[in-house]
Amino acid sequence: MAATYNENQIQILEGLQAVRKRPGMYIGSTSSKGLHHLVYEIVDNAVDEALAGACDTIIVSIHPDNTISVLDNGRGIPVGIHPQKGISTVEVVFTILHAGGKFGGGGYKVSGGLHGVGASVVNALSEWLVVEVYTEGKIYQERFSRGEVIQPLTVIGSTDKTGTFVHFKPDEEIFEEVIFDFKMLEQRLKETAFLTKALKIQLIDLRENEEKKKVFHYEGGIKEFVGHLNKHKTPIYDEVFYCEGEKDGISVEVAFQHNDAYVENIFSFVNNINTTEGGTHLSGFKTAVTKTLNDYARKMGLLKDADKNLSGEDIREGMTAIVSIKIGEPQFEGQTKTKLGNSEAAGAVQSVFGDQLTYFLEQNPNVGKIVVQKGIMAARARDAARKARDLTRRKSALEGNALPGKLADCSEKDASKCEIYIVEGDSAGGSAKSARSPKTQAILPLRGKILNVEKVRIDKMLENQEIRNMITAFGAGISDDFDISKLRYGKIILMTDADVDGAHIRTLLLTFLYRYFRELIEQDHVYIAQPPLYLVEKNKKKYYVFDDKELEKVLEEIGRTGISRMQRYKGLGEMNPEQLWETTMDPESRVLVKVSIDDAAAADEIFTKLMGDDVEPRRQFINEHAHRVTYLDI
Ligand code: TTJ
Repeated sequence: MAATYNENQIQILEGLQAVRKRPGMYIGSTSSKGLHHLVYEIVDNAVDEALAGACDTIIVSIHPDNTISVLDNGRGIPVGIHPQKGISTVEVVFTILHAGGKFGGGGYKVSGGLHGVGASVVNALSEWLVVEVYTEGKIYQERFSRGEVIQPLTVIGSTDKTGTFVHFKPDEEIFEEVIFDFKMLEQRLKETAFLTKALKIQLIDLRENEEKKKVFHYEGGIKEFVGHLNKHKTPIYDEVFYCEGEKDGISVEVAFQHNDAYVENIFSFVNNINTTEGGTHLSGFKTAVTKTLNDYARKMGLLKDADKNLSGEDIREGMTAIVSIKIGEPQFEGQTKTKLGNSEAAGAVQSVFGDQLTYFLEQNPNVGKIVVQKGIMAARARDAARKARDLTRRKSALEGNALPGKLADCSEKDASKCEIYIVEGDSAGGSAKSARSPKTQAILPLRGKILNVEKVRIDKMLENQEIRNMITAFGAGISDDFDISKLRYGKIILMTDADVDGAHIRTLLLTFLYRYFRELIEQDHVYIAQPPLYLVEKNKKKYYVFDDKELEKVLEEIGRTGISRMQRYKGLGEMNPEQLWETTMDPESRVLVKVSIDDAAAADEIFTKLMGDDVEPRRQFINEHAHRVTYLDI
């Protein structure tokens, strides 16, 4: 039975009021990240229309006043009265929580929103929002302010087009700062376009004098995505494998290509949502790769009867892959709700992908051969690494002291309270050792440049002393015997000089952590210390300044005359222990930047560009991002 209009009205207002009271519960945070989330929520609605086959173009505009509009050429949100709610469906979509897409009936509707919270949340958090629907020759318009209807759905003109247009201004009472980042939107929209074959997404920035515009349109979908991810790497065969199919109502798409690197790079998606914790679809993919390639290797005589099967890890060495499925009712599990739980997805991927991979290998025997040969090399390296590791373990058991000699450990027994500072160079290490609070802070100095792990296999990597010191100090093992519950520190803090060399060392360290200890980053264990670049002293007052822009500001504020000291720190070693403690290590006053990976595909591109052989993309990238504290801090 339909509730009365008044009852509904009250419920709706209470619902949206709850969103305004606790925005974090609905969009994660009210920082820049949450702000950009609003755009994705709206865009995802239009993408759903594209997935239904009813729209092929989406235009996202950033207006000069930092408002956003999204236009699609779909069928338009239905303007008729919603049978249960007694108001137009348009109004339902923008005022009732969790109403995203469950109307219209017939066929399954996949919802792409990250939290699936939908347009009503965006509406609640907008100072104003205007929606227009173009359908049946008419333009319908409704206006809202902070979730409340200002102007009910009204016909305001005529048109021969169809589609939906949404324009909104994020509420400055809610968000810390309302400024949109073109690059951030670009990254996400590009990824969405890759995942939705043949959908054209335009991003237009109208804020500058000169209009900036990018178009993302990939006829090849995820096949092109894999090509893009391997662009700055060296593929070891020309073809990119691609397949699509459907089983038990689950649609499956897979693409992959191997490159000459030693790590795998697999991204999985469910209904366009990046499943960073993996799940059943990813397991199905891995099972099929391992089985199909081992079968192939035996059939072709590449593995002899006496040989052991290749492990999945070996076959996936250097593999760049995208696994993307669409499923009616996804069950998301895991810490960040990005792990697919539906058991039927494993079988669907295994069957659709396995069959087509077998066929592909028959058609492209060279690819199979190259992959198997790389797998055999990987297996040998892994064997050697395992032996080396066992040897180290036995040796340290004999010596009775497993920890590296250079490590100045802390005394606290509760690992979650402990921190390890990874410091560049012995002299900075010395300062840090005198400065630290020995109960909870451990110091591990590293000598000079550290190994670029992109360039070597795991066995060679484990021969490197600095790498070994870090692994032993962390205490959680690596690859097959990695166990995060054994981690000896709650925070791993990278502390390098505030100069170009320091940035390079930091990048090498992050590359190592990203490629071999991604879980540590994903679970918020990795941080970057922020040592100051300048010390300014005036009237016996000290000002620590972290970059050139801030220096200008400080000098402006305190006045340029009467400054008794102005020191530029060339390295951490130049600071005395007391200064180092005050500015960089004291938990009360320091600034730590948490390393986070929102977008693994983007992070991979960054690492490839920074650590790869191509000089030009690296130079360009560093120029573009020089202003950022850390390029991972998205
Ligand atoms: C629903 O089923 C009947 C036909 O129209 C379907 C629909 O709602 N399509 C639709 C919604 N197209 N575009 C949207 C949409 C676009 C934006 C930019 C924002 C929102 C909230 C919805």
